[in-house]
Amino acid sequence: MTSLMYAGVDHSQLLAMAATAICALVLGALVAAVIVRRRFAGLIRRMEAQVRRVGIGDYSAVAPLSRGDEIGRLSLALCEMTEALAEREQRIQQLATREPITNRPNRASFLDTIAPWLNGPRGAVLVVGLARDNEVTNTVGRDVADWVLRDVSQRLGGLLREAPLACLDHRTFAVFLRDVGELKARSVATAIIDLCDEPYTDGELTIDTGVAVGIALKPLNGKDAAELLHRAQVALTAALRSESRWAIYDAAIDPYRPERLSLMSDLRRGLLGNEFSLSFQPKLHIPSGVITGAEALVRWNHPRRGLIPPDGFIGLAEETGHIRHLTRWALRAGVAQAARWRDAGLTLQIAINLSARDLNDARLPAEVARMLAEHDLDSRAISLEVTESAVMADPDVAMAVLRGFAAQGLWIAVDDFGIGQTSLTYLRRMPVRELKIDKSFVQHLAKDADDRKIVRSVIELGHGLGFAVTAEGVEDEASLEALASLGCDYAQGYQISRPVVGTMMADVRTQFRDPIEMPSANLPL
Ligand code: G
Ligand code: G
Ligand code: MN
Repeated sequence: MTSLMYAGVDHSQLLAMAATAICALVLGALVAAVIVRRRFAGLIRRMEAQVRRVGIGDYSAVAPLSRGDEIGRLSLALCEMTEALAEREQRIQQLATREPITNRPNRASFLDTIAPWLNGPRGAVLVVGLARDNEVTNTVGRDVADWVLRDVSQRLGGLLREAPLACLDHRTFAVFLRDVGELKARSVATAIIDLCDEPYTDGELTIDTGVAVGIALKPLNGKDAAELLHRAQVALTAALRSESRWAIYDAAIDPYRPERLSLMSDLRRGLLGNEFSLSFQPKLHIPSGVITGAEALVRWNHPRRGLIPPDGFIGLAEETGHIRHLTRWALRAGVAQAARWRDAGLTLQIAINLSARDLNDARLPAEVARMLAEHDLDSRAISLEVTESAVMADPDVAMAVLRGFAAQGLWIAVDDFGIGQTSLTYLRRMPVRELKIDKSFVQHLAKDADDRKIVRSVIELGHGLGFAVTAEGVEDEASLEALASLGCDYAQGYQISRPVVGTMMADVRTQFRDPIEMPSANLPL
């Protein structure tokens, strides 16, 4: 066997030397490691603990190790990283719980805050919405709109003090009122509206900050925080459209209620069946004391829900467009009833309510003409009631349809007059024959001098324009007498009669003056 030789040392000797050298090295390293470990173990453990604390979200400040070596630099870097993480987490937290423009709590945070407070029996969520935000933003830009929002935020904060106040988005705030009922909630809502009526000013710039307030009450409108907030927002939509600029949640107009959809399909089915009927409220001609007409009021006897008042479905039918079917049904039923009365020898004018949507339905006048022809009925037997707001929604379109009706000789009355904003220019140009003074001015006529002044001026205005004037909501003898002395032409209300079924009209009529004595002057028929 040939041994490998190298510098006079044989193979096995070489191996032994190498092994010894390696052992010495390893031993040296171990000794060094032990020494290093002893020296640094404490420092490393300290930093390890710091890292673990950060891991569980504890960013409490730790002083870095004051050493000039790598360990010192590592410690400093670790402390800086902890600080940066703490800052970032705070920002994330802020973004997650605060609205960035106003720095108020946001929706999620508001819901968390008020949830425990809802254990009490009562409470109210108010949602405050800027009425003209889009207009402001488009005109003056986002920056100014943000200032307006902050300004409103500050005003609300000053008024509401300790009540939880949140900013839901760039135009909506929410506030929770603890242990309040409807009265208090309403008075806070009007205080908010008054407070925000003062415009925002900045140098030359003046911007209207007008707000509307939606209200949801516990327990009436909901139990938990999310439900109440949602319903207050639904109420805000109604408030933005209302004259008073506040509204309490009303299930009947909630577009997100699933029953609404089924109610509307029920409506179409119900119109085909026998679920709908008309009630007739007699209308008294004051000077002669004769019942000369009646207002048709729709009634819905729902097979499962029983009697649903018009307020429970008319608003909804208007929103969903189903009102067209209802109006056509009411017109057909009204015309048929007028024909039956005529056949029974009763001369009565039937008033039928139209809705805003009907006034842009260009086909309607021709359809009414067909209905009248079918029964060979004089067009003067039908009056159509339209509200001021329905006309003013789109006056030119409404005017065209109203002219279509008037061209056939139909009588047109402006309903609920006084609560809307009719432009007198339009009123004069419209083919109107009658104003019906809203019942809110009439109900307290006997006691309220201001109401008397309003009623007197409406009567003068109506007569000045050549219209007949009807007072609605006449509830007592004194009011009827007052109306007579003011020269009002017609009266309608519980004092004269509640709405009755069509077959009762002859009886109601004979309770008043004998129709034979009826003077023909001033009467529509
Ligand atoms: O009587 P009453 O509570 O029913 O009426 C409530 C409201 O419903 C009134 O403002 C009345 O104008 C409205 N209304 C009643 N019948 C009809 C109808 O056939 N069509 C429309 N559009 N409104 C109606
Ligand atoms: O809005 P419109 O005018 O169509 O409303 C008629 C409504 O007024 C119906 O709801 C009817 O029942 C109601 N009504 C009729 N007479 C009176 C009354 O004397 N007092 C009150 N408060 N309501 C009345
Ligand atoms: Mn009416």
